[in-house]
Amino acid sequence: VDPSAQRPATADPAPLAELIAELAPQLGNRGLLTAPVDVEPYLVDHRRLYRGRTLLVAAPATTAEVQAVVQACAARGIPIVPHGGNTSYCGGATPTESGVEVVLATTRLRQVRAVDPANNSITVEAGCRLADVQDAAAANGRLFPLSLGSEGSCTIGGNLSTNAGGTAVLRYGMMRELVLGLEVVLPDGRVLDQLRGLRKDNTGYDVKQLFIGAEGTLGVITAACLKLFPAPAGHATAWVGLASAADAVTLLGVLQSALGDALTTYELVPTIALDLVLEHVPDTTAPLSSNHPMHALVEVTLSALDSDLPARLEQALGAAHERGLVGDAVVASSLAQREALWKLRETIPEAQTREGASLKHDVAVPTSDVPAFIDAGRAIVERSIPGARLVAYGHLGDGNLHFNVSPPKLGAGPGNARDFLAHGPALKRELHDLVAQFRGSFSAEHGIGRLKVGELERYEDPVALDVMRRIKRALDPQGLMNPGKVLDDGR
Ligand code: 2HG
Ligand code: ZN
Repeated sequence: VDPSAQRPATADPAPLAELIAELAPQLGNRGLLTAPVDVEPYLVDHRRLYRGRTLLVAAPATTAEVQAVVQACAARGIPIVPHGGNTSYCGGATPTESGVEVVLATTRLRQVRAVDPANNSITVEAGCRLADVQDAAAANGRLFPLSLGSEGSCTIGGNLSTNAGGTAVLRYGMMRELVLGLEVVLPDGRVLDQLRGLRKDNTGYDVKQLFIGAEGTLGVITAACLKLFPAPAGHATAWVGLASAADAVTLLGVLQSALGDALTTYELVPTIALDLVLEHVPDTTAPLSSNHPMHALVEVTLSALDSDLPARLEQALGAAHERGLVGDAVVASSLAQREALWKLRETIPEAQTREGASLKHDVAVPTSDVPAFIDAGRAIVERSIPGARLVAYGHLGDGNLHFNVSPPKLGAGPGNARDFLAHGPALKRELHDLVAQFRGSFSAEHGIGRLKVGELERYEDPVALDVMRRIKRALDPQGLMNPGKVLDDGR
């Protein structure tokens, strides 16, 4: 936990009472939460890395109400922490311990404002859950393709603010690529209205892009117009047993040649991750009858015209098997089997949590470098924490690995969780230095939040950091938007 955030509370009740009195007529009781039981869920992050404090949780129900909150806070110099589904891995939506911040919850910004199937677009408010947007698209015969493990609770505002990734990036891109328009309340309370559904618009700087991935440090995203795609005619899903990560990369190229951009998902699952799932997650069974060091979950999305794609996937896997690239493979023959294969991938984080504490690293390198990175990273892990187990899995199609480390098996190394976690900072330094050698990213899809502020300072190009600080100062001169997140603001 960042020690600089341990400053004493300077919360002064007088401005708070004034703030509440000013906002009460517009937001009402439902929009202003102060009772400890109502506030509690906003104080602790998903991974329980941080416990903050807050003056007040404001839950505006409209953009005008967000404006009112931002203006009232700006007038009093009160900082704001935007908060969506509370699924951040980096503490991005949790207030600091200072107790001087207002949490701005998007829970009541839940409207699907418009669906335009002919324009392939949907306009939704920031507090809509990702799953609700997927459902609204499906109800209109369309697909909203962003897909991640937390889709039942994460919100669109959080997805935008962290530029979320997930398991369909290979085909559809990250959140940034799925945005046509944005509505943002700026730190001074003005509304930036770029909520348009245009695919072509070369009119000056693309201002809306600034707010995507900014983690609420430049303003509060209130609504977005998002891209939709034709509803898929179906999926072909395979689980593939392989000898190595290098073979997995080779097979990725083979499948891309055979299947084109219909290839939507290509996830790497090492045996240790599969074993943890089979051990800890109920109702899971081994997908193949033979054992393999490495596995890939492969999915192809079918459009109405490609009824031959499942056969082409099977043929490509069969040919790869014949030439020794693939050890074994199964193609799901029912929806239930498809879901069972997905469960083996989606429950890896849960299985790893059940195994004990874990040291997480969310890294990206060029896909071609993934095998060399795994080898070099494994050597670091084994040298740093004797007996520790590397569980490196994830979005191989995007070159993004969750380079997570589980504690040694009982009796095989640093026994208790505290001893194990004490190795975290030194291990992180070595692994992130390795990432830098590969010109990779130390935060591929989980953002910076509070957890990785120091990493950004250390590894980001100084010119890029300077540009970020200038943008921050230009838009938020008082430093009131999500202070202490993304950029080190000297607190
Ligand atoms: C995933 O891909 C998520 O499953 C979580 O990004 C990764 O728990 C993790 O480290
Ligand atoms: Zn992931």
